[in-house]
Amino acid sequence: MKKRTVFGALAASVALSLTLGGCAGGSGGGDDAAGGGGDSGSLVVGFAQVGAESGWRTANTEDIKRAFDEAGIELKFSDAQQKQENQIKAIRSYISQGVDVIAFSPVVETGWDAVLNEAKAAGIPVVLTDRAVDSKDDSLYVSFLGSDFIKEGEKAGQWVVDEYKDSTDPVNIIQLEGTTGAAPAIDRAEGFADVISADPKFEIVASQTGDFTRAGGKQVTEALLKSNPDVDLIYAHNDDMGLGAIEAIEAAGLKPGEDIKIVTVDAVHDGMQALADGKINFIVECSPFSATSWSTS
Ligand code: GYE
Repeated sequence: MKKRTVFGALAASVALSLTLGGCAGGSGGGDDAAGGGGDSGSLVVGFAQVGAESGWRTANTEDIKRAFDEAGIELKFSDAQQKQENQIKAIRSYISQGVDVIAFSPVVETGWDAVLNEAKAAGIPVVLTDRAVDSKDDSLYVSFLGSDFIKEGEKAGQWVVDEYKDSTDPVNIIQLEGTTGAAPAIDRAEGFADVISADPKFEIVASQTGDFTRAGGKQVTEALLKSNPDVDLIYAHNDDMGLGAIEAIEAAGLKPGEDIKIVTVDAVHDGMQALADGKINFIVECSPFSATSWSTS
């Protein structure tokens, strides 16, 4: 049995998009796809990635490249360095190069209608991966492959509720948010808040973005620990920010996982190591190979 990743699924979705979009392009597999899509007879996909902000993203990028390589589909890849304007530029460039399919993982949820309308007008199907867009017009993309971030936030919240079920003392929580406006930041905050709001002893005493990076998590935690010395728990929207928080907690002479508990999302290698070391208390898994299905092929 072989694990089929989201990008194995993406390769399949790309084939489907071609049918739906009625685009030109062959069945792929050629080494001759040097230029734009369509004319060369092999399939060309432009992928606009968010950036390289986290261990999750690095694993995700490697998986995308491997899946397209294995499928024999030419991949044009760009890294937007977490900036929406860079992603929009990359998408516009894929449109002018005439790729067969555009795939992207939107850095934030809103503000995509104009560029997606341009892709639609050019007859290029768009596949969303990992993160969704917030648009009223669902004709702007053909499919979305990604995780349920609200559920992830709920799972994190449920662990917190269970962990403190025998205590009536107040529980002061610092939240390290992902990129402002990004689907996983919005949804992970929402799911978590929904679950912990059932008991007023839980209070989010401070909540700030660390932009899904280790440096961001460290910096924000350093500052917030000064203004909130009696914090009990940190909920970080990803492992990397949690790992940054560990550094800040240790620098303050405290023990992460004991003096201050840490809950994160992702379960990348370094996060799992910190969990094994007792510095992170709980991780909600969000696989970079998620939307995973199993097949025998
Ligand atoms: O959790 C985080 C990354 O969009 C699910 O983005 C992804 C998130 C992931 O930077 O580590």
